[in-house]
Amino acid sequence: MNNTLRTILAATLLAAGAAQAQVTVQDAWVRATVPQQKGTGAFMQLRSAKDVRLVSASSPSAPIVEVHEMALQDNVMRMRHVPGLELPAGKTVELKPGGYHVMLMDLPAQVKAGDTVPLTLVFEGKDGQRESVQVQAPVRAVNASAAPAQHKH
Ligand SMILES: [Cu+2]
Repeated sequence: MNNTLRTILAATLLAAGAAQAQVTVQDAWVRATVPQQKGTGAFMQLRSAKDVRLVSASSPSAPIVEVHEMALQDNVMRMRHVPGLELPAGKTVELKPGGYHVMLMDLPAQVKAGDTVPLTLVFEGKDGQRESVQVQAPVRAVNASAAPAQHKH
């Protein structure tokens, strides 16, 4: 990750105003799509000072955004929507291809390398307090053969 991006992310977190921000986001990126592809994943590393859960996400780039888990089921890699992703205090949780990801669905347009996808992540603490974190995720082209199995939504 380059330092410029790190700075942008830090600035974005500050801009979100959360002086009490508990969650940091690093190395966020979105996988580029091919024409007609309707869904793609956003990946990143999340770390929280307190126990929180990632409960929802949204983006102006996609009407439907869900937190997904990819796992082997009956010898087939499948996605499923998870209601929340636990972030234990002080532990880095990685969203990566083949595992957890933020799924952008019903994309109205192709997502191209070099674009930036804004994401809003909502975290909920044990006390029910919610915190939103804004992320500007750069789009990266990734060899399609390395892509996870087709989504079955
Ligand atoms: Cu998915």
